[in-house]
Amino acid sequence: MPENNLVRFESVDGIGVITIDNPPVNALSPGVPEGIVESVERGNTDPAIRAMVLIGAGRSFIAGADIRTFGTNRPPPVEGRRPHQVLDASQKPVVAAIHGYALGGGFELALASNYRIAVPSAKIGLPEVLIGILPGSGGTQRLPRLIGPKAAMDMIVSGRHVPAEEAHRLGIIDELVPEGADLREAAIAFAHRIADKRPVPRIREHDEKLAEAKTDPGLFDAMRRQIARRARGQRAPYHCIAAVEAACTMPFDEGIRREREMFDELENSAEARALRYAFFAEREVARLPDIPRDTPLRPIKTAAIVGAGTMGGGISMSFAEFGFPVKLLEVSQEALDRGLARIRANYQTSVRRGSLTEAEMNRRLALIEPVGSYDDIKDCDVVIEAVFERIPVKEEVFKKLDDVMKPGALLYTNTSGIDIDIMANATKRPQDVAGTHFFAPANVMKLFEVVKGAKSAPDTLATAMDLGRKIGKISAMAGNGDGFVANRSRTPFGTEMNIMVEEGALPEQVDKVMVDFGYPIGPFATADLSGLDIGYDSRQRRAAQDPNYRKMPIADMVVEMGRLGQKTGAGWFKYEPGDRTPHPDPELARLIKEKTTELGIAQREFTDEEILRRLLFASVNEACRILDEGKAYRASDIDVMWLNGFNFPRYRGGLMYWADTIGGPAEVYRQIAAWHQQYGERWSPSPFLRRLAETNTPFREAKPSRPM
Ligand code: 3H9
Repeated sequence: MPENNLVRFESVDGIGVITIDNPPVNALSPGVPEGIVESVERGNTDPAIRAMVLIGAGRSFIAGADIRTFGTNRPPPVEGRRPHQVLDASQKPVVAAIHGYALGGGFELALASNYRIAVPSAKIGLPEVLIGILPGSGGTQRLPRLIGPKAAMDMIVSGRHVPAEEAHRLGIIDELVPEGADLREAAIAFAHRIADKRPVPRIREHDEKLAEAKTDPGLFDAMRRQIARRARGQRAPYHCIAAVEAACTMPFDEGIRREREMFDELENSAEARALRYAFFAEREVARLPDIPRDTPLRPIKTAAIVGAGTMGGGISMSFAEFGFPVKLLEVSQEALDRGLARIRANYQTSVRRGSLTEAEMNRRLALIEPVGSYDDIKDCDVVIEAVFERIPVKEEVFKKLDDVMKPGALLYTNTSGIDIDIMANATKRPQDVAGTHFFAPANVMKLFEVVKGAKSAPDTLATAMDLGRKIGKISAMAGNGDGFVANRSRTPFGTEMNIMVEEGALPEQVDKVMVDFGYPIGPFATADLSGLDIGYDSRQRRAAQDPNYRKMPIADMVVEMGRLGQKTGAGWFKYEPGDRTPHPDPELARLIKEKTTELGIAQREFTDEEILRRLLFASVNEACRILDEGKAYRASDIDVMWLNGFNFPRYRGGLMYWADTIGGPAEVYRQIAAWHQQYGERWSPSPFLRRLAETNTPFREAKPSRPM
């Protein structure tokens, strides 16, 4: 008889099998915890039951608490009746049988069970920190008792998913069940084996592993220091450490209370709300309003990249990382050799740093096959063009692809700004052409901007979105047009940072403001890292095409002095040989002053707040134009792009979400309208922004003015 429709209890030959059935990922939505509690109690009162199995139906064990209920007026849990407490009190042993994911509250239930078995493909973890909270169902108290505080902190503070085999080595999983075997049957057999074993093992009763904190009491502060850089501005990672520390200093039940207090403190923090928003925005971005969900995808088994430059190499590495064989095409042997040498050097750096094993490097290198002629790639299912960003070069490549590629092959371009239709129209099959824009470094950055050409077929686009996901990226759709969505919305930020330096701000001041805001590095240091010559070239090109183009005299001066960024030891900052740390350069400050005096540009002081707003509001205004033109489906897609393409601090939700938190469209419009008066046309407020301000519509609820 089912306990409710989300949790079933079945008696199988003396074993009570408790099955959670809450698709798609068995989150602990209302009804599930209650069902588990009733089932465990039923197993305990039924004399025919000797042991129990806790298992998930469908594709997963339990992916955790239902995040949608966070921040709502949930009834508080009844102390003593929470599932992990009822499991603790169970007189009969419970075996958690894990496949798919056991995350957050799901993994905490497995920890409160007496035994854990799993298939090797299962993943376990406590990812709460990634949504701004901490494990709140005993995870911070039980895990350190099972594997020691150090290993527990590593998992809890990173939130990483641990593969079952590693979890087995760590002592979290008692037994691995061969992949493909029937997990339910294996769990029932396991339960029979341990049914009469007494005492029933309970993690809460074991303190031995906590001794590590006595011999090394500095380990918590060491962890705090270790995360200081990346956890800047956030509370959850520190609460995670404090909770593990509590596990080592307080009796179990007191530790549980402390954990709960900290959980309650964080659930509605600004950081947790922003991170939850980012979590759902990254799922929403996959929904394409104009392409049916069940559009059949074109099969992709073989892929080719044209162009072994920095981007082409990085794209190949992205494919290889996820086990896809890829052909890398360069017609010049020398360029091909150079490209491969760069890939190898990148991998070797990772091996030296310890983030990649030698064996994994070799596995990936073996997947990248260098080829020298278009004929070698003609049978590939997909080709991504990543050649030089010049229109005639791109047209030439697409003509060749059109000649050689098999019918139905997908022809994607990694252009970062050239009109997709130019490439599409160079072929007789524009329906097969779309943009797939990677962000540098292509093997690291997660954003995969899919660009819709005028004639791109729905399955060309849907397959591109899926391909991005398969190579570990976050795919986001953009309309065609200058700079598409991500770069276009970022361009005004780049303009303002240069203009502020002309007006008296120094690169180090601008960078400090943005680092304090949460960026891992400031925008000028980022520009130094990428190389300043790229921006210089594109400014010269634009100036040649557009007589009204606003020149950047200081940025140009820096490049013309031969300061191209890190690679020349100086750019906006100075660099010591072999060191990537940017050092402010008083000499550059003097030269900037000289130049601005010569140009007669009035100098003034900037507040940090003004710098932040100038950079971000300029981009919000452009994002509004993008939405007005229907080039993006939703404001949250732009947020996803900023988070994954430009390292916008995740705990601030994204560009548009952040703008909502500091006063929303009304405040942004007020400020932009004032700057319009002060600085002229480039600050002309988008009519879309004005409408949002007038109708009091938050950015995150804004609907584009027309379909994409
Ligand atoms: C927690 O447990 C707190 C406890 O310590 C204490 C409590 C007191 N809730 O990602 P996908 C939805 S905090 C609600 O596309 P995948 C998701 O929105 C929680 N919904 O699949 C999507 O819906 P839709 C700790 C959830 O295979 C659908 O499921 N746990 C939840 O690429 C499919 O998801 C986590 O933080 C949830 N917990 O990845 C895990 N999880 O179809 C969060 C998923 O309408 N989840 N959904 O767009 C994940 O990391 C991934 O979803 C997972 C699957 C890896 C599980």
